[in-house]
Amino acid sequence: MSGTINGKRWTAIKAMTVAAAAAAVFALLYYSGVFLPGFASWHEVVISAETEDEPDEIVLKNRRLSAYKDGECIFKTPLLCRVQNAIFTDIDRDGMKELILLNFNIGRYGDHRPFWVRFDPPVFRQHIYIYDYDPARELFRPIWMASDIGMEASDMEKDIEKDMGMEASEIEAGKSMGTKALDTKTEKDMEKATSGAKKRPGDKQVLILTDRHGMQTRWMWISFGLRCVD
Ligand SMILES: [Ca+2]
Repeated sequence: MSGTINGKRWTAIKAMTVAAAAAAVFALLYYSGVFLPGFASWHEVVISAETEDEPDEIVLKNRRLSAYKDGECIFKTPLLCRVQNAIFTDIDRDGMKELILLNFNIGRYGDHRPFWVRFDPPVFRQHIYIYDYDPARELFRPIWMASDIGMEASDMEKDIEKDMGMEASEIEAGKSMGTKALDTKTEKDMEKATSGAKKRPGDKQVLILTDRHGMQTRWMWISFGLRCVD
């Protein structure tokens, strides 16, 4: 009898051990990105400085991005942030370039979860992150973190909007992307971006997002955030 009980207990322990090992292997594979969706395009990118006020190099390799200045790494994306593509361009038309990342990261909100959200499931979600670069301090500052981009994006690229035929105020009514989890732009920044859009209508950087079915939409920075313009 005693032997039977010990046998059942041993079998249960073995079953729990196998289940725990399987869960650990699954977690290891999941967080290494093995199960990220097949529609996602992955790029390796090297962006070299065009002026002294830019990082010497921005390198996207093996789904992780690093930026270098004077031989030192000044910025690196978090380990679990899997970056599909990176663009360094003046998306908000303030004269300085921003770093734009299409990526998968854990959770909708990361380190910037709103206080009313009690639980953010630790699963991969697709994001667009935008960072300002401060050349004096040689650091990147997050200015806009789309927590849910509202589509399954296979890729992004940049383009110039030659003739929109629309003023910023008209585009304001357009579709806004995602929930902004981090708002660090000041009112002055916002006024500058909006006035810049009106004064320089021919100089508009846009992002083209391609979804998993090949459909493309064009997104432009208006006031504060990306908005769909076509
Ligand atoms: Ca800018």
